[in-house]
Amino acid sequence: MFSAMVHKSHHKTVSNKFDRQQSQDENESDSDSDDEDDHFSTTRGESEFWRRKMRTIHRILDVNKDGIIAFDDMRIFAHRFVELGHLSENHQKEFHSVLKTMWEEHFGSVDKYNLVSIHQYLEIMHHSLNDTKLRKKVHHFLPYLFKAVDKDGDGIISLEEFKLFFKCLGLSSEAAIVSFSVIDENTDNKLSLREFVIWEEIFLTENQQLPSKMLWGPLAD
Ligand SMILES: [Ca+2]
Ligand SMILES: [Ca+2]
Repeated sequence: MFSAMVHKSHHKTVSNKFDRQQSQDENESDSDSDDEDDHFSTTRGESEFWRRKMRTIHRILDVNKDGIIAFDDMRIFAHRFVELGHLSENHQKEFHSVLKTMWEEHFGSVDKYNLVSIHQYLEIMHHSLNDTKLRKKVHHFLPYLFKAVDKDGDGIISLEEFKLFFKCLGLSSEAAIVSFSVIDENTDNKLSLREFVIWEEIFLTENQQLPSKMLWGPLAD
């Protein structure tokens, strides 16, 4: 499946748990079997489950809650993470540049008149999901979120740090506890960077069993 391609470098070290999830995913989806080309037999992003995930992300990225994502929302969003003070200057620069590139590639120009409604967001993300190149980039900003909330810099997200992450998303500590307990399947109270980045699944998969669906809090209707 696609995640396997993106994470080739990691692939030797991914947990058995993830391998198991992958094989489940492959069994459930015949469109995920081809790694190196874009000749999918089916269109991705057709399920109501996937649309709910995208509505959930739109709701979070719409920081000022006016129903529309503007690049300003992205700036405020990024600022919340930067403000925590755990990103190096270089990582801050990269983070801003990755968000700007993502915006330009998916939504167009960075100006205040470029507004993305939920309807447009669904259309654009559907297009990106079915475009091999764009699909690879849609989640590039996730590692920066991880680094920003990893307060003690140990490469692991504890429950306390995960609460910080949810706070930056505009979600409650209670919601963080619920999501953390779902995502931390082996209940060791830790999430590794690898586990965190694998949550690009939220953009990519239509498998409802994967805990990644909890990354952005409760799913929107
Ligand atoms: Ca907004
Ligand atoms: Ca940590």
